[in-house]
Amino acid sequence: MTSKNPEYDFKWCPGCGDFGVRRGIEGALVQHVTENEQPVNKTVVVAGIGCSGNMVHMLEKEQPFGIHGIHGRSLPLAFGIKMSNPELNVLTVAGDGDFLGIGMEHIGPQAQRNLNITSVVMDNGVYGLTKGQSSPTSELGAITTSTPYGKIEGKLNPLRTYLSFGVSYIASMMSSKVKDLSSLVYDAMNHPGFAIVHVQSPCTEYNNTYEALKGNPTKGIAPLAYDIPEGHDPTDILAAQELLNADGIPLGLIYKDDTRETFDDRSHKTIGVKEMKSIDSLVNGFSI
Ligand SMILES: Cc1ncc(C[n+]2csc(CCOP(=O)(O)OP(=O)(O)O)c2C)c(N)n1
Ligand code: SF4
Ligand SMILES: [Mg+2]
Repeated sequence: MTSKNPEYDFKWCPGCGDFGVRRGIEGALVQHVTENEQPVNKTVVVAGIGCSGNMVHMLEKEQPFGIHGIHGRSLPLAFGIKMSNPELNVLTVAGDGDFLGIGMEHIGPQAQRNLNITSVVMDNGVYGLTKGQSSPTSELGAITTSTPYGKIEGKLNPLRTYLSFGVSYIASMMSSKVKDLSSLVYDAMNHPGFAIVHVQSPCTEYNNTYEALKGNPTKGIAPLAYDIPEGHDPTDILAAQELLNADGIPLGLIYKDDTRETFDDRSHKTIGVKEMKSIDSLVNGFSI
């Protein structure tokens, strides 16, 4: 995809949080093109499957390349793309079901590799595209199409999960805060290593969490989401842990370690230094 396909007719529902995420990503891409002097076709957007994955078809403005792959496999695809051409700016876009359910086992390996890519996760606490089944981030007890008597599993905390996996850049934002989201996605794209921007992106159709996230004083509902205090040091892992152990959903940059080598750098050093083995000897190494 380098041009928008006018025949693609997918539509998000009115009020869907993914509209805000789209604007955030578009802003970050425009900034990336102008400030990094890198043409937009040096960016590849790899999408999961879900309402969120349709992001790759919905972007306005100048088009990056895009691939709408298979459910839960945005990270392996991004890994292949980045390794075949490390010059590319690779961005994945996926939902909570795609990234944290079926795709969960791919987060740890990319964190260990510190692959130099950015992942934007649109968390609506539900499988939106397939009509409202529970996801890892649905609340305990949630009544959904797949949990008619209430969800029995507890709710996953994605931010704590990323930190314990060793992801080197972790940010959290809300879809309605487009400017903040845009600057975090831009910052994440410039981060040397695996960066995740986790976005609360409510599903107005199956799990409308706007009120819970923002609060409603007239109904006595306190907001779940809050801005990270200015004094927070994102390079301090203990401070990040403390932030994530507290109640609520912190918004902003939680953790950042830009001192670690990336997989791309390490692999190219290896290729440059070690004597390469023949394909035959590599294949024979597997035979019994
Ligand atoms: C291998 C596989 N299993 C299941 C599905 C069906 N499926 C499509 S999207 C989806 C879940 C989408 O949820 P999420 O990733 O949270 O995206 P959202 O629609 O909420 O943005 C499922 C289970 C599929 N397409 N492929
Ligand atoms: S079903 Fe939910 S996630 Fe999907 S487009 Fe509609 S509001 Fe958005
Ligand atoms: Mg979802």
